[in-house]
Amino acid sequence: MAANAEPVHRCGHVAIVGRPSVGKSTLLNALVGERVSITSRKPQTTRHRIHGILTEPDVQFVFVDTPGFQTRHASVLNARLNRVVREALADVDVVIWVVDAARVTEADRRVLALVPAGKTTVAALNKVDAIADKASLLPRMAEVAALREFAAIVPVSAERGLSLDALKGEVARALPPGPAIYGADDVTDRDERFLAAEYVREQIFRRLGDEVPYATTVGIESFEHEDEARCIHAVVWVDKPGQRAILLGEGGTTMKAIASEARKSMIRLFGGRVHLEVWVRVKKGWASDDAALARLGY
Ligand SMILES: Nc1nc2c(ncn2[C@@H]2O[C@H](COP(=O)(O)OP(=O)(O)OP(=O)(O)O)[C@@H](O)[C@H]2O)c(=O)[nH]1
Ligand SMILES: [Mg+2]
Repeated sequence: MAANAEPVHRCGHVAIVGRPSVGKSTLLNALVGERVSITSRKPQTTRHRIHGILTEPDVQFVFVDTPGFQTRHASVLNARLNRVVREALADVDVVIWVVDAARVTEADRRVLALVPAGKTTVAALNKVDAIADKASLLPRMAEVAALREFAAIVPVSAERGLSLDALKGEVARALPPGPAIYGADDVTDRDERFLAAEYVREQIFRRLGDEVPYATTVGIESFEHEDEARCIHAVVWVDKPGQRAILLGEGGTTMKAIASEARKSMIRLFGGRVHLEVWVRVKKGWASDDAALARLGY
């Protein structure tokens, strides 16, 4: 190449896959630099395919967050979540397979087995900040290397932002030449309506016990945008009246806290003022009802 040749511009889709709770969405947000995908300690927080976009001078990364692939609980919803993962894998240029740096499990290997042969794959060993004995990383990397031919194996911390440049560099090298797909300022393909519903769901996942989040989904009834102000009415759908009572909390305090935190996330990403109202409604069996799922965007 001549010394003064223009660098090649690269652009492509990068699926982030892994079993539930390994930190896929935290990693997507850290790479993009904005909270476009919701996160929580509970497995199966992510239910949709979400693009997170990062534009640098010579490369545009379109990261594709996916639900944690899982094999338990055979509801219609779970079957759809797994389909989202399979479809994402077929359509991308590069795959980031995320595992917890502390251990590689059977569930991790099953996700890896879904990645089509010949697809460029980078292994991200996440949560290295939580590993006291850093010497244990070497045998872990060797264990991973034996599973498949990886373009690279990179220990990272999505939460602390450790080694993300190294990870990006490995991915960028494998992206095809091509012009940007999204605008330079875009951070996601999802609209504000979708993000608003997700921020409400995030607070439900973060605040409530093991049952209610999984019996819950969130829809937006109306979203009005005038000047710098947004007026948003969200509805939380639950399966049973008892779950409604838990969501509201005594004197409505739980729901107030959920709405207040969700509103802060909206203001951070949207800017301007946000007026948010959240109602709770009961719809029995929504997670196994095809028509209801379609209406809710699954
Ligand atoms: N210590 C540590 N925790 C992390 C790191 N990355 C993510 N986590 C935590 O791991 C938990 C799960 O993170 P998520 O990003 O929601 O995981 P996910 O893989 O998207 O999960 P699903 O969408 O449910 O499949 C959260 O409590 C995160 O804060 C990390 O680098 N270090
Ligand atoms: Mg997620």
